[in-house]
Amino acid sequence: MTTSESPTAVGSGTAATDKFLQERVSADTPPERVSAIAKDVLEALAGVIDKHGITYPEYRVLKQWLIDIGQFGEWPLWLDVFLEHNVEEVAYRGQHGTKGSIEGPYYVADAKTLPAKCELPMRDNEVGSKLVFEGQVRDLDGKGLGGATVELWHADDEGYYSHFAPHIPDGNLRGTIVADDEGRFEITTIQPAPYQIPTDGPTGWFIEKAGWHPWRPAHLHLMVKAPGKRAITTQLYFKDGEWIENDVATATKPELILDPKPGADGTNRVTYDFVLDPA
Ligand code: MBD
Ligand code: FE
Repeated sequence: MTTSESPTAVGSGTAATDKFLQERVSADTPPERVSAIAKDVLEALAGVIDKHGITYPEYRVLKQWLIDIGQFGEWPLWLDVFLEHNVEEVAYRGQHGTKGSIEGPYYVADAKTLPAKCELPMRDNEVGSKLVFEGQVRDLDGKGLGGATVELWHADDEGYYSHFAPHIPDGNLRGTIVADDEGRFEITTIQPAPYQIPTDGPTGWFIEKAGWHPWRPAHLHLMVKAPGKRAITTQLYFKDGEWIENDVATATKPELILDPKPGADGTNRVTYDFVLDPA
């Protein structure tokens, strides 16, 4: 791809699929559990086919569309938008600290390491209003956590992510911030725009056919870690932001909303503290 190309569904999908496949994992699920889960999935689908009287043309369209999703590389996108929030809710059951939210398809490991007070890497002419995001990483007793890291990644002022849109330099608006000895950080970045699922790919066609909307509210993605603590993956949203109440990915939570206000110099600032459970 050249830097002058504009983003396409197949471009971001293929990049997300290639990135995902770089790390293969196994879940050690025993055969009895595989069988029980698979049986329930197949029974649920049988119920849908029966309930709605699915026709042969509809079955063929489903087959075509499933193949298209794979060929466009959109499985990471489709699965993270429509299913990940359920997995996330199960994973964080019984947890007391800051709420989690979904990782989504656009995380990239090994972002540039930055000091506690820093600016995220951005283009010289990066568009968007400046935002200063500060806070502290603490344990459940309120003690600041030395050695904490805050990985932050987010879309630009047009809703595009670096590594998944050809016109943005790698590493843009991504960083691993090393908090200070008390877990504090102060990060300067820009206000991201809402994210629109590409309308020129099978996830977008599916949403359009159903008459749904393809939008996520503007958000920051975070992974917060500290020694001996349970890491959290979460997202932060903006008060009164468009799509907050009807995120296509069902990933907003009332505890995860920022309310930035202009500081003395006119720059928008906001404080948010992260609380981590024991590992
Ligand atoms: C995103 O930016 C995102 O955060 C999720 C969860 C899905 C698609 C795009
Ligand atoms: Fe996102």
